[in-house]
Amino acid sequence: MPAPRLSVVVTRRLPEVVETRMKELFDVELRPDDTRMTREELVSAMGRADVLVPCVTDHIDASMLAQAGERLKLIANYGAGVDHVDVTSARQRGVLVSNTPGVVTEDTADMTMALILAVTRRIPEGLAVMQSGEWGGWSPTAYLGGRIGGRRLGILGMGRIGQAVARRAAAFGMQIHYHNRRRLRPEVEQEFGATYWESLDQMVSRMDVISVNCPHTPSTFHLLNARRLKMLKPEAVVVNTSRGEVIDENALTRMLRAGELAGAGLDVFERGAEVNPRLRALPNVVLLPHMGSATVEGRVEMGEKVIINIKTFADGHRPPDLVVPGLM
Ligand code: 8YV
Repeated sequence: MPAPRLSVVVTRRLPEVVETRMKELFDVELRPDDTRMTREELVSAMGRADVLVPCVTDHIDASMLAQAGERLKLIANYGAGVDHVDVTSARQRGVLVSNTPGVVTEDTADMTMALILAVTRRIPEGLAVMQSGEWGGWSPTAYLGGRIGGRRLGILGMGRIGQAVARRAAAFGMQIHYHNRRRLRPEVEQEFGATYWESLDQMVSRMDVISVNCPHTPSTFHLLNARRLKMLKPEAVVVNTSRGEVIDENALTRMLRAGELAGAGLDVFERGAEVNPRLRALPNVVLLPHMGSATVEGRVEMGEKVIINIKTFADGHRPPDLVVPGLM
């Protein structure tokens, strides 16, 4: 007799092709509409599933895991970042956590470059005047931005995404600098002509553009706090396609409003969808609704990774993208 199929609960609507494949492989419960599950719904889902497929909008803490009972065996996250899941508590309860690294890298790096260009070249201001119908024609001094070639880019977090940003930015003629827990191998540094800064304080005070590309962990929370933000040059631009919690958003907003920074490009926010309203009013700030990895191709590949992790686990093996607490 074949082994019973794993029961899988998915918390949000996923691309159709992913949902169809899941239905073929698992005893899957899909979400009828794309609304977030409440805390109670998440606990209940974890109580009746062998595998939960959550994403960035589902916060799963220790007390929810404790209430969920013994059935849950795997949290196969749809996304690379797992800061919304208490991975340590999950592991203590014998629940594995996997994620989808790699497949969001290139798209997120593309969006980082888009934000750098949008802020420094004032693209939203140009778009706004065109859409208003009020453009009066070309002028030698209108909409002057800055040239990104030759500028110093400081990448905070030089993992897969940080390196993909470095590769692109180097092709645009930017000078690559980075801060990371570990220094990269010399041949990787050479590929980007990258300069390593052991001291984040020293790096930030010398950069023209700062790009946040590290995950959110207890040690990266508010890495760009008010004290460090004050070290930035007033001409500097900050972009973030990683997690909002890495920057003290209120401190950043205050500085932008006071003209102490040239601009910011933000795809992620400290309190999720509750964006500081004062940020929205600033012309030198480009805000995006967490769409760094939002490509059709990327979303399908994320789903494929989730399926591979569940299938490998169902076959009695360690999921290939197992998240190990402490190595995040
Ligand atoms: C995803 C992300 O859209 O992968 C991540 O960590 O931040 C995004 O690219 C999101 O996490 C999906 O859950």
